[in-house]
Amino acid sequence: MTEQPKVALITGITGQDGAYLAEFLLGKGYIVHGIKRRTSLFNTDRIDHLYRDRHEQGVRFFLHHGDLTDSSSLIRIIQQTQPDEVYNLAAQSHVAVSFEEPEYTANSDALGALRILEAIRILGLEKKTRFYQASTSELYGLVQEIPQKETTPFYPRSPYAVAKLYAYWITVNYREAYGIYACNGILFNHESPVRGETFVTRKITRALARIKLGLQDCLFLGNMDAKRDWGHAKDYVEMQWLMLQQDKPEDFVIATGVQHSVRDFVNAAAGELGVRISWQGEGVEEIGTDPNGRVVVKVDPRYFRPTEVETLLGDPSKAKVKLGWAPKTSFEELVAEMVREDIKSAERDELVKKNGFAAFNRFE
Ligand code: NDP
Ligand code: GDR
Repeated sequence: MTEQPKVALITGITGQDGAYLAEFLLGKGYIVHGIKRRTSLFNTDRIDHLYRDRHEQGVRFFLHHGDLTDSSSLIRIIQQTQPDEVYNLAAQSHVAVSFEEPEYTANSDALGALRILEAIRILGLEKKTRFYQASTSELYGLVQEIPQKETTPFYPRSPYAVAKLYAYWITVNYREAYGIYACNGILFNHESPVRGETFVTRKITRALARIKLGLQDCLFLGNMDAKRDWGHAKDYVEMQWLMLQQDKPEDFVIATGVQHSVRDFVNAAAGELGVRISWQGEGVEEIGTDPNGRVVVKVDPRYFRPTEVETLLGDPSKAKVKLGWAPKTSFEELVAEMVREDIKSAERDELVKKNGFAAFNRFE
């Protein structure tokens, strides 16, 4: 008898991690269902290469309209798809935006996790469906210990992190109360060429590529001293899957164990483009100039956050020992890949401009 393929349901499939995870699971032979939001413009750029017409033979990738703020859609989709594994990756995931939309962030990021867990329970799938919650190093916020590990106390510093704290604990609670196989992956920052353009790494690689090609004059940033433990999203989604393949559910920190500042990231990305940046001034006065003396980086206090997370550094020892996992991509390789891809897209915009069409001018 041939074995039935496993069925996975991914929320946030149109996001960075959703796209990498879907590709990874399809590669493992899974049937993959994804939940996407209705939007007025297409929002499937990151997964279009995986999509095939439903009428073709052997299609294993399906999209459903739904929303983490809408229990009815979640219950319907989980009932229809009967997943073996649910990966809850959907979230209003921008920390700065969470200060502007705190209630929505709580609704989607905190209650969204609860709605999925309740759907699993209401539908009687506690023994069948395994649940992964996308928890975050932002939980550590005002850091109590360096490096941070699974036992480090939490101190969230944004509406986003507070919402994710609820999601973390409701996942633990449903595991203990109802015996659901539910895990938190406490993931430190992870990036890629398809990282959202308003997160600092992608903002930097995209802007420096555009400055190099004369499509933009200057890159405006906030806190240059913030330090993060940056890994590659492709490496991290493998861990999300591995966590659901163990005998018993547990929570894991996923990180590289190496830390860099925002300024280090700018220097590394500029280095990839063959440009050395000289820094002058401090705080809001800080500027970065290129070898021609042109100001290419400036601090704009608009990007400061009401409460900042200054330093994050993860200790992934537990994942290494219990899951045999180690990140494959170094910081330098990550930066190089992101710069390479952003140069390609800047070249496309340059071509558009040269042919008399308006090039995209989207910054944040
Ligand atoms: P993205 O912002 O790239 O993707 C978020 C996804 O969630 C998108 O598909 C988005 O849809 C979807 N989404 C947002 N709100 C809703 C909603 N109300 N209902 C349904 N879907 C919604 O995030 P990442 O891929 O980078 O991160 C994945 C998860 O991991 C997130 O939960 C994030 O908070 C968490 N995380 C991320 C880390 C990182 O460094 N990347 C580190 C630690 C945790 P749309 O495309 O329509 O906007
Ligand atoms: P973060 O990522 O807040 O860590 O959350 P982000 O890239 O937004 O910020 C990292 C650090 O850089 C500083 N910074 C700036 N950030 C942005 N976005 N734009 C700027 O111009 C800028 N200048 C300096 C920030 O202040 C911060 O200190 C990400 C998200 O993916 C979350 O969903 C996830 O949970 C965490 O990583 C782990």
